[in-house]
Amino acid sequence: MKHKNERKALITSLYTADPSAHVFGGKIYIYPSHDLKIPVADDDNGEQYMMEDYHVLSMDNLDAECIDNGLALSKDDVPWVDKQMWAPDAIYKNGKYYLIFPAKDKDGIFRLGVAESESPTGPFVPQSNFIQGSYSIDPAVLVDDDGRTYCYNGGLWGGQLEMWQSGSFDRDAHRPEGDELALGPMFAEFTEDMTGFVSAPKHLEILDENGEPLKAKDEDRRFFEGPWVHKFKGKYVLSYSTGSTHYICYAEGDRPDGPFTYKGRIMEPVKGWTTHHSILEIEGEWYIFYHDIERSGVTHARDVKYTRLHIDEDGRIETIHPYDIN
Ligand code: FUB
Repeated sequence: MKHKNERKALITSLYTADPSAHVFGGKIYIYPSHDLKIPVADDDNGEQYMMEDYHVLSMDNLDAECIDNGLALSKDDVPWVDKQMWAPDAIYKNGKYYLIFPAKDKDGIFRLGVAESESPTGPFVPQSNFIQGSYSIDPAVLVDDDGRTYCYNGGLWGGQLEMWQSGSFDRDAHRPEGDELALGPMFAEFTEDMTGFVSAPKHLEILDENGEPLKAKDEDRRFFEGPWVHKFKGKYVLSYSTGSTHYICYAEGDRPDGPFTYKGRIMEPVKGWTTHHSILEIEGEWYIFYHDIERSGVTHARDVKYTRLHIDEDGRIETIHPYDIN
């Protein structure tokens, strides 16, 4: 059955992107970036993505109207943030809702911050500083079945992941290319109180069918940005954007920190340069939330959408062609 809202912009009163969708208390909540349609030319550094705050969207069910719950967190309320509040995620833990978000600090370095609220829609109160040891963008946070909480994050180019290869920040760092190994997303475990990481983040390995790590030249399969992890029949499924080739792909592992083995493509390119998603189960069916620029035609003015995901008994995910009539 097709839902009334499927493959349509969920809200048109604002531009939203990078949707991290969750079910909390039986309702659907979406934690997106709040895009601003400002006249800034596109560049590979992502200077056109000048977002300043977060709004939480919610829906009673997949056919219900999508509601904008207003301002949840502004950059002006976060002491360490200078600009560019990019793709966030949220979790429920310890009886609270936590918003985990990336932004550039006063030195122009992307860091991750945490803010908390009694309500899934905020307003969120930020911690006074960024998470020590965090860097790059696109946090996706998994609260595992045993309550341990893992952060997956990272993004190339404007997301600055390459700039940390030496262990400290180097704006001029060489980008892996050709037969050099591709950089995987970062992995770290949160402390129980969500104020820090248990140990320094490490890169996750994504292996090919022969058990070899993916190479930088393998742009159809290597990680670029937007990691997401969901569990399916006990396996950890890492999905992500390939950025420059605009696919959403997935890899599977037996442990939260990998290694992960590449399995296939979840989504063909959407309209726009970026593709960024989340995957979740709602009432026994699987869905992917994503964005595109069909409405605006502008790279940094995106709209959140969702569609059904078909996963077979063995966990194989059918590739979605986002503009085919479904
Ligand atoms: O929204 C800004 C950036 O664009 C995100 O952090 C990336 O994942 C891409 O969607």
